[in-house]
This record gives sequence, C-alpha cells and structure tokens, in this order.
Amino acid sequence: MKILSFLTLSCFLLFNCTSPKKKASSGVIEITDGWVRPTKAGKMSAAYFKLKNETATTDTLLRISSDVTSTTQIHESFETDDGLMGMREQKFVALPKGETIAFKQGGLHVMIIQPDLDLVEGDSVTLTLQFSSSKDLEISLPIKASGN
Ligand SMILES: [Cu+2]
Repeated sequence: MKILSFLTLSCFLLFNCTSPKKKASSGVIEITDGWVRPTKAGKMSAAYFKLKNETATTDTLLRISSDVTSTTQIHESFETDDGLMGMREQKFVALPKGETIAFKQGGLHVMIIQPDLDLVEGDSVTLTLQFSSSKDLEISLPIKASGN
C-alpha cells in the first residue's frame, strides 16, 4: 500500500499525471411528449409530459413553476372506493435512475391554477422544473386539445 502510494505520488510529481478520471455523468433528465390543456384565464389547466431520468442517480422533482401563473402544483389523480375521481397534491416526485415517470391524464399532472391569460391552442407555456440534484430545466410545452 505504501509502495503504491509512493508510486502514485512520484507519478504525480514527476509527470503530473492524474488518476483515471471518473467518467463525468453526461446523463440528463429528458422531457418528452409534453402538452398543456387549453383553458380560459382564471380557470384551471394541466400540463402532461414524460420525465426520463438518464442521470446516474435517483433524483427528485421538487417544484414546478410557470410563466402563465404564480400557482402551479404537482397533483396525482386517484379514484375513490365510490368510483369518484379526486386529486391530491404531491410535495415531490421521486425519479429513480433510468426510469421514466409519466405525467398523464388520470395520473400525475401539473395543475396550472388560474392562469393570468387564456391558454389558447397553438400557443405555448413555459415550465421550470426544479430537482434535488439536477439543474433546473426550462421547457416550453404546446397548448393543444389532446396529447395525441
Ligand atoms: Cu390536479
């Protein structure tokens, strides 16, 4: 062990060589298939997309903000025992590495609450996603009547 340390140190001193670098994580969190439902100013809309965590670690989606309202929430739809649909706010969403989390109708979605302006088909909405590890992601999603 001492010899190895000595050799490493010598190597560094003599040749300024470095130990093999850990491959920098080039993975990113990728967003695809995004869209936002049209609505009138002051009403409600929702944003849907797929989030793929291609980084080397599990990350967490902490917060989403938007350029069309000061109030966005991460919601999850659920069905009650009576067959009624409800929504509950999610404080965060875990993004296991290598996995894709779908925000979709009837499931996770971004609630866009009381937008300042009409959300008109053909326009777009900017969302900023904040994660616990990855850098903020800013995305522009088209406003359209359905995800198809
Ligand atoms: Cu909702």
